[in-house]
Amino acid sequence: MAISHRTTPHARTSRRLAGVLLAGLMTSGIAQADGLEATEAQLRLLPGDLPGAGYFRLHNDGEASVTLTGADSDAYGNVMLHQSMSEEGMSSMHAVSELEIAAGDTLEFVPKGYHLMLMKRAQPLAVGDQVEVTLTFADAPSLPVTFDVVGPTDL
Ligand SMILES: [Cu+2]
Repeated sequence: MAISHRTTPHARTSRRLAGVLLAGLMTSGIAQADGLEATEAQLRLLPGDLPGAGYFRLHNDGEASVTLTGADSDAYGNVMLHQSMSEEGMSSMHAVSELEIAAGDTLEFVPKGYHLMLMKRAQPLAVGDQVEVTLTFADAPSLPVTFDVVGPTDL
């Protein structure tokens, strides 16, 4: 079986490494754990000390419902679950303490709806950066999600 020496161990390692790097690129903005999958995670940066807004889709592919209870990030001192409302032309928002996602459902955090309100920014951020935000649940392990930082008009 001398022929099998055509593939050296070194070549095999390089190819595997390339595969890992490619997988890393392809899953940017996607986080998955225990049947929970977060996609399209974007953090809208506003000027100055205005709070940032986090948007994503969270799909529960598990067998049981899960309850989202909050989020935190090293990049911000305070992260809250918020819901925007529109009443008689006036828009406002309020904090939400928890959100249940039934098995098979997708919870959408989108402009004019639910959003993460990211306050007390702890470090400089620029459009194009990536920020890790960890979603916490009452009944499931925490889910770290990588958010792409976008500008105020990029959504
Ligand atoms: Cu808000």
